[in-house]
Amino acid sequence: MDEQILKMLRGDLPKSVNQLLAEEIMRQLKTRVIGRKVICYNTVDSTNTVAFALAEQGMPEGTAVFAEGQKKGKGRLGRNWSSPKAKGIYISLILRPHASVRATGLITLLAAVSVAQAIRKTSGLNALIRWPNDILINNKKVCGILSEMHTQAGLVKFVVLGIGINVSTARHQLPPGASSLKEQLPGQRLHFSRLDLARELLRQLDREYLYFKDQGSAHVLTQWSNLSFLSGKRVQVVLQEKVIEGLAQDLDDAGALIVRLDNGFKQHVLAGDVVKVR
Ligand code: BT5
Repeated sequence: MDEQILKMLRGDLPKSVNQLLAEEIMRQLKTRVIGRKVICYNTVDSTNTVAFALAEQGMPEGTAVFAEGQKKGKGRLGRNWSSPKAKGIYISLILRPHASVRATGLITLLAAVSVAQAIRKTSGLNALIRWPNDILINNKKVCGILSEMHTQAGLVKFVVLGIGINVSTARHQLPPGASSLKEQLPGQRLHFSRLDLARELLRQLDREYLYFKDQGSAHVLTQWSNLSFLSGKRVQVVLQEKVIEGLAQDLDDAGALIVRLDNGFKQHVLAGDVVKVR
């Protein structure tokens, strides 16, 4: 019989050889809202889809849905998110922010700030935010964020905040321009576990979310400008109907990126893809 199976039958192997378990994530977590309830799945189509269904059934704010792998991980606008098993963190949070549709745009930004801080704290890597939803290290995308909301009669009923982080994902499992934390670490040595990173992420999200609920945009916008990959750089932004080019500046109160066009006009961009940075 296979040595690994024998060890498991004897109970020699810790039950979480490399698996995220709810009780380990929640132990002494000490967050107020985020991660009050944690559910860990093995493989799902998409944690966002699962969390959405749970939110519709009334699952409380702060519920965190993790999966080891995703078969149909979602990016924005119908794109896909490569989610190989046990290599990354794939999490979706249920939030009930009692905010306007406009204000909930800030949730993606507060998530980006939280991810960048959690990566910096656990790995020491220089994680930066490429507006609106990417985390880059040395110019490579290591994390993406997808928030989806459910509205009723113009009011936000809940938001599902999905975050995917490549922790030890291999090069061949990723598209061009992407990387993993492991690949970016000197000697490609991980000195922390997915569990450490997941717990730190929940703590940072809790902090930023509480600031957002208590004080609105001020805190997240300050944090964002300290971590921004774009500020002062020349960018091309693909909008739904056109492409604009100019100098990226700060964000406005709603989290829109202010781009100063060559004719001096300042355009506020609420949604788009940054394709070129110089
Ligand atoms: C995103 O979309 O970056 C949002 C990704 C959100 C993923 C999380 S995982 C947990 C939760 N459950 C889900 O189903 N989704 C969320 P976007 O900006 O549209 O970027 C998508 C593009 O990034 C793709 O078209 C690829 O080019 C690239 N990509 C795909 N997988 C990647 C990966 N693992 N790492 C880096 N880039 C990737």
